[in-house]
Amino acid sequence: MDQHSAIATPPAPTLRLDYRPPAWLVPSMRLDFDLDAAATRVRATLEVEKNLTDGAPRGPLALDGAPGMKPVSVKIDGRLLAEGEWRVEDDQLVIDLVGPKHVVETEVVISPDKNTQLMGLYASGGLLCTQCEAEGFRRITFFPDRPDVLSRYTVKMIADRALYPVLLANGDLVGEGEAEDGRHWAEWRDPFPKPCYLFAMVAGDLKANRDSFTTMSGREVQLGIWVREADLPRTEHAMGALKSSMAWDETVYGREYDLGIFNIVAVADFNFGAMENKGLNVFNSRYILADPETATDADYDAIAGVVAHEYFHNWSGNRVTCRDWFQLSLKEGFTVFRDQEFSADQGSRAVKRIEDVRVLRAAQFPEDGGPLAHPIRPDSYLEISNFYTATVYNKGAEVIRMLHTMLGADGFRRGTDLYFERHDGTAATCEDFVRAMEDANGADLADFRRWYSQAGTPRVRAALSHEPGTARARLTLEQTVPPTPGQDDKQPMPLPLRLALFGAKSGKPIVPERIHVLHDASAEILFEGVDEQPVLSINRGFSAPVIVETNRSSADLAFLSGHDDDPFARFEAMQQLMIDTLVAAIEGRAFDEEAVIEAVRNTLTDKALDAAFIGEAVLLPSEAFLGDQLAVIDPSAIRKARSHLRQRLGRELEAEWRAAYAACAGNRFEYTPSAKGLRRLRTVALGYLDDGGAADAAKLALAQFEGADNMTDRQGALSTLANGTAPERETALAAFYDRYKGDALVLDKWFTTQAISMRDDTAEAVEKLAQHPDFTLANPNRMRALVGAFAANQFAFHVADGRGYRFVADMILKADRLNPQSAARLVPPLGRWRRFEPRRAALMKAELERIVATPGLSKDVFEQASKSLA
Ligand code: 0A1
Ligand code: ZN
Repeated sequence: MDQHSAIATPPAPTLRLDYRPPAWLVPSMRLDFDLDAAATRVRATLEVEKNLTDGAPRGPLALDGAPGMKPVSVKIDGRLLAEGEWRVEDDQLVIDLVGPKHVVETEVVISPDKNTQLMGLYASGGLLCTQCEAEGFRRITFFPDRPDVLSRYTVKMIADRALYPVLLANGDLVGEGEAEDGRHWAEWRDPFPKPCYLFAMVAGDLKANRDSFTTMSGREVQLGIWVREADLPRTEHAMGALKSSMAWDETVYGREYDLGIFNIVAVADFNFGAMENKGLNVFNSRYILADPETATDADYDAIAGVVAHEYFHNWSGNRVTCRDWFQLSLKEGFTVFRDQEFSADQGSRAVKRIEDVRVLRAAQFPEDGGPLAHPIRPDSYLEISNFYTATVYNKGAEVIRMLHTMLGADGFRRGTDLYFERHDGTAATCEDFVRAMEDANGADLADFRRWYSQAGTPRVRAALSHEPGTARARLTLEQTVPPTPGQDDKQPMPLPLRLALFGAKSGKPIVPERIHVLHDASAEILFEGVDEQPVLSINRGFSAPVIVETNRSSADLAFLSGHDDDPFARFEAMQQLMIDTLVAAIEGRAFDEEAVIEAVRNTLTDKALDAAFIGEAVLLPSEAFLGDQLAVIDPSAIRKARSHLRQRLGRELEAEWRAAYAACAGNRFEYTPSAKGLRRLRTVALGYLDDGGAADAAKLALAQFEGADNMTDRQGALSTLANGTAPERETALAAFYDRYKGDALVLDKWFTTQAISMRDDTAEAVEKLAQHPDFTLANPNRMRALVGAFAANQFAFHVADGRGYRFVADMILKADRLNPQSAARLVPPLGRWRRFEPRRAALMKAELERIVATPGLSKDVFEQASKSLA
């Protein structure tokens, strides 16, 4: 069968407004797998019935299949059909049925070991496993592959016992036994109706870390995290996160787990992070395996976040699923919001918010401002896999967060209770979610719905003026929503803005925090009793996902960076101060680095602040984020200005960095918020010492590298060395490779560290690394570790001669033959060509044109590349 579909004529888009209910339903089904890596036989027995609901079309039964897939046999109600009694049209098996209910049996043979796309049933290491979201189930068997067809599944697997001693599927194990020729079988039944994208099965030589959880109503759930035997010691952290997530969802949302078993399997080859299949989550192993020797604090945090995310989907995604894929943010935006809040409750809420906003700005703002911009509920797609985006996920989470902000925690909970009660067991829409929020609160969210339909990041201009004579302050707010592809004219969005005023002299709050929802294009707010010069703190906690421009001076920002009582706003003020300074420097205007240096010094030496916060607040905005502030991006000019300021900060605050470095050293590894904070600040301080030119920086880094009892310190030191030219660099890179070459997840770090290096020769180095025997495009983690990381390294990717663009385009074309989903994810960095200075823009565009002109391109890459040129 074809591994990917070629583009001869451009494919037709699927449109949101074309939704029609399914013609046929499948209330229950049975799957029989005769498993073999080269040839797996799949027999599917579907009980089908005509859908009698309003608007459902009448017509033959049409079951989706993969390109080139053909049934070995088709039976209706036990009768074998002759070849002419069924047909395959547009990759669908079409059968004319006469009655309202039938039993349809089909048999196909598929080849998991040839499945390089990692969609459907595929082989990973010695395992056989599945990935069905969004449209992978059709690669396993003929079926109505759409999320609004919910079925009860019974699944039987037969396989060689020696190769596949463990056989897992959704739901409960209902039987197992021996079969002939060293084979064995297991049968699983899932009592909850589910769409086929939530189907999963896994077969392999796996061992489980087993535990249990007693739910709020006193039921015991058996938990299992299944991995290769050697990885068992690395599953404790994920297990802890799973149990904490189960308890959190009971406390915060009143949601209890509903099956007797919850299993997680870790696999090495996986397109995304993880998958929420009912009762059988399948994970990319990077989001399960951790121990201090091999995983950084960021890895530990990500594991807890992803374990929680997939677990939370059991309610927000599985019990209530999506009617169609345009509603994807219904489950993803809500579930990201839920996992963000879970993580905030486990550690430092302020630092978590800073990290989440950083991700939004790095991944979603550029998307929203570029050729691939789309609303969180898109209107059309060529390939749905391209819409698992930062917009649907992360902006979607911000939209849910705004509802939480506007309705309050209790009102929001009333809304989610009503939503789960109304829609349990069904496939719902984003509209259903908003309506539940309205009905539970007596609220009118009419204009809020624009967040679902309009793309683009709103821009707010806020100007505060003070009239000392009348003790009044006047705040004017204006918003604009920029045009995006297909959406020229925008309506104002309702923006919940948390505001406060501080006295510039006294340092005291003079107007306590309030929420102002800006509904219109502009508004004016009057504050009375303001008898000293006020400073505006706005969009505190990043209450709305917007860009705010204010008339605040450097002095105002420096003041807020030291005095605001909202830690996020303090961080923001510092960032804005740094941005204003750097943008002025880049644009050749007058600038004042002293204010930044003083603000960093004050933060660094503020005894009331914790190390984790300091470690975030003293970092300059990334080169890419600085680029986003400019009308035309020149990566070289950005590098020059930013490096200059970093060097000065390093040099002039050398004593402070040394003190911070020493104060944070010498702790034994512990995964606690305070220990994490110390490690973070330690490596930040080391980086500044190095950039400041401290003569002993490389020696310090190598000592940290060699003496570390954890990966956070070791990788932190390695990254510092990798940015420079000291001889210690090669020593550390070689030692790291030798020590970890047998561990794929750690080897990924070795590739990434070099791909994100600040050195001038990174593009050449990355080209060489792509020739390294350990590099492969067949494993999505490895590909992302090198090529994905490189494309996010603004200076290196945009090296002036265009070799970075050529390299990434070559990788896209090569990867597309194996795995179109992963290949397509590398296109957006090239798609930003219009934002760059003309010479680079032309080189980027030429690479996109070369991609689009390549014969045999997948729909995935075609959509991203052609839209990027439009
Ligand atoms: N639903 C999963 C992630 C996921 C996304 C896309 C996929 O294929 C296109 C597969 C899985 C989650 O949100 O965790
Ligand atoms: Zn998800």
